Amino acid sequence: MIRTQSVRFIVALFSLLVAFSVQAQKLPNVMVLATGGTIAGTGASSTTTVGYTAATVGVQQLINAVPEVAKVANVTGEQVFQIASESMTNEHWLTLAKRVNTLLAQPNVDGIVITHGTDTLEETAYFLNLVVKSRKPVVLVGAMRPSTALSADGPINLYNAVILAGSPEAVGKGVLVSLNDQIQSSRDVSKTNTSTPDSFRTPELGVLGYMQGNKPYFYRASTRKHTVETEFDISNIQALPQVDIVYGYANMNDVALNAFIAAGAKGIIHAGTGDGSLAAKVKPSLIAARKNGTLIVRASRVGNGILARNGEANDDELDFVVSDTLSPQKARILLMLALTKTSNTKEIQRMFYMY
Ligand code: DAS
Repeated sequence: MIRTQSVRFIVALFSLLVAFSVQAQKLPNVMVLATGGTIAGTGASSTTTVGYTAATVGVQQLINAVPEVAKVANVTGEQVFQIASESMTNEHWLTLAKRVNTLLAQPNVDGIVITHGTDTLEETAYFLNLVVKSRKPVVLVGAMRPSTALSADGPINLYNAVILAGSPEAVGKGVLVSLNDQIQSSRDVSKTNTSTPDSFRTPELGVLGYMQGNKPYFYRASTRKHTVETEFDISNIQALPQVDIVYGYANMNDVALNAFIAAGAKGIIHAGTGDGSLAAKVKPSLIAARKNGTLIVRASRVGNGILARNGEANDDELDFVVSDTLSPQKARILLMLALTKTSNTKEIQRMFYMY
């Protein structure tokens, strides 16, 4: 009698293990690479939503706080670094991008989620959009409230990001950003509010889709080249060229511009007023910088619209580049990568119309 019961128990246990293994094999393998930020932040109390400490909670604790992810993917966590993202550097980007490319080359990795601070999330996402060499999904996710807050948005954002990174629908869409139940393009999204959960928006070009009921719903895709379609390869790059941004405003002067040039900037993004207008006090220094070999890109501080070539300045004559619809902070990223390939302004202008 006992022998029969033991056999039945072993058979039941074996069947359970097989069922679990089959279920696990059906789920996508998603890596969560943690970098810090508010999503990993902690506050003094549950009502602390500003004035908290970012980048304090480790990746495994983030994953453990959302046990539901185990039902939608086989999740493995890795702490790449732990910083508040306002302190992100080019070196962090190169480390992260190389790690992403190494992992995505592995057949047992189906997608990657990167948890990240929101301050520079849009920049890291766009950098990766240009240098990741895989069609597999890469999804950047953050939170506007720390993990300890009432109605923290991190857990649901992480849950949705894991689903998205493991979904066939996200394959080949470029690097994505997902917070607040939305799916955004890394090229066009920006942080638009200092503190509210709906901060990440793409005001005029729009979201790519939504996360709803444990599923992604796509309604459009970016028309610009990304990931495997780009000409940028950072596998053998140890440092990126220095590119800085000068901000346009009434009564602007050329002190900041000249300081950047003196410090060795290889490129300058001029975040001008309006359609990239050049103040009379600054234009001569920009022209001189160009003549001395510094690449100049005319961008705009306004946030939306096309920066028209030969509109507010004769770019053909001045040998300047225009940023198309890229924000100044994203134009900086594309110019850095462009300068790893060429200093020819016609070639660089082609890249700004392609990526
Ligand atoms: N300091 C901000 C950052 O790390 C916190 C956040 O994630 O919003 O980007």
